Amino acid sequence: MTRLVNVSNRVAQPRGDTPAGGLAVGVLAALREHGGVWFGWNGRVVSGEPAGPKLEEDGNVTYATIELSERAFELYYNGFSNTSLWPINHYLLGFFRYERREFDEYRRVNSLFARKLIPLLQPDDLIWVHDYHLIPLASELRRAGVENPIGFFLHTPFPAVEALRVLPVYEQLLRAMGAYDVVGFHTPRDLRCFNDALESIGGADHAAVDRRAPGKPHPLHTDVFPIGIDVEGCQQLAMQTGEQDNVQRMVHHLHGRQLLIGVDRLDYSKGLEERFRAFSRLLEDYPAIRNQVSYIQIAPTSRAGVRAYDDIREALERSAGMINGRFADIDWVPIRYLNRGFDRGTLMAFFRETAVGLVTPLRDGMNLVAKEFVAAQDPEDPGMLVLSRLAGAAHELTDAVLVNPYDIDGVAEAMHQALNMPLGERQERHQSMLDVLRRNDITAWRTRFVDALLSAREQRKAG
Ligand code: ADQ
Repeated sequence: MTRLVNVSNRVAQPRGDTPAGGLAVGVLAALREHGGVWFGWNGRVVSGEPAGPKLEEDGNVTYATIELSERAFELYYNGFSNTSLWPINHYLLGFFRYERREFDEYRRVNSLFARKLIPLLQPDDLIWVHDYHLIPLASELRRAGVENPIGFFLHTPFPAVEALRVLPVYEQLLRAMGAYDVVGFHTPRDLRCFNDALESIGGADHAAVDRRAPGKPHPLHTDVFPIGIDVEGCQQLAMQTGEQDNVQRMVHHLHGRQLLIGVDRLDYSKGLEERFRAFSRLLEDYPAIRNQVSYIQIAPTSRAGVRAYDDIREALERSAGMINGRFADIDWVPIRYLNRGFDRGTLMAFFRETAVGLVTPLRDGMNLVAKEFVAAQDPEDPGMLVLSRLAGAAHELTDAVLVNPYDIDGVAEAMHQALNMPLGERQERHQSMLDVLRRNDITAWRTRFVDALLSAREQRKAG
């Protein structure tokens, strides 16, 4: 029987806290449909020798989780993954830092993942590795003799080669990607950047990537697999949870005002400071709108302990305080900034009550919130999405109000346009975006990637 073995840095365990994050949401939805194994870190950091894998069954999914040492957490996770690769992939080079010992630990942790995964593997397994934390995993597995088809999907953007070249070890990482059979990206632009990067190291035909791994040389299949969502699931959740107490309280406190909402992990790539400034500009430039709108920003902390993430939290608290101090009235608070998570049902119900969804990252691989927002709307009276052109989702959701997130005046105008959009136009735009979401949902994403792995297996067998 063919099993799907998903590997990602972090695993959302059945009875643990599901981390707010697109990768966890996407992988879990895909795995529940297909069944299989999910291998990765359980979120625990230990001072001694890390334990695992610990196996836990839940329905058709087996969770296999390991711990990380303090050193790995600091150097591999906070360090190379999130302070070198994450900023480069998002073109935010001001946040970039490189330390050789962090890269060394990154390689060590990849080799640890390989060692702990190998005893769980069966000959017919398809292995699907997720995201930038685990780029060298396939080369580690190949080195140990694993010949199963292995795919890699990058959830972030793949940067242009001139940004990538900032990383001293970029060639090494590119070559390591050659150990995969399938490499997938969210958008054609990411794929083009990847091909350019390969060309820059002398291998436009992928010949430059590492083929010296054990087993027969194999072709590297690269493609675009834009992640989708469970459209009906989001719609149903939005309708079912509408009567819930916290949703009703939120609606009551609007007192009939139009709601703008933003839901993001607290991350500097999400453009939150710029979004707050744009909201302030909206209130400044369109005084008639004051006291007629409320903006709720939901942003749970992520990657606490990384300096840039602590800084942004403080900056946003300051900024929300200043905007409220400047514009609030005795019966009106313009921004409510909630530094916490909500369950998915509540989020979907909030979306359905919203006039304008704000998704304005400075750069984003895809952005699932944009898609969930559209799916959760009432087709009879849909809210409108203001979406950054620099999010992968803008490639598909071309009927959103598209903005450049750095253009504060432009975003304020877009908010105003979306708040005042006539019903007919909102319905038309919403219908066309919903059609796009249905054509490429989470099932399509998973099926296409698994099919690519199955073809790779046939090719391997054919020699
Ligand atoms: P993220 O950067 O985490 O994902 P995103 O795609 O928007 O960004 O996914 C966030 C997910 O977490 C959504 O499903 C959302 O509903 C949920 N979420 C966000 N805030 C939440 C909160 N406060 N409470 C509960 N849930 C919350 C990465 C990439 C993206 C890419 C995804 C999937 O950075 O570009 O779209 O992976 O590939």
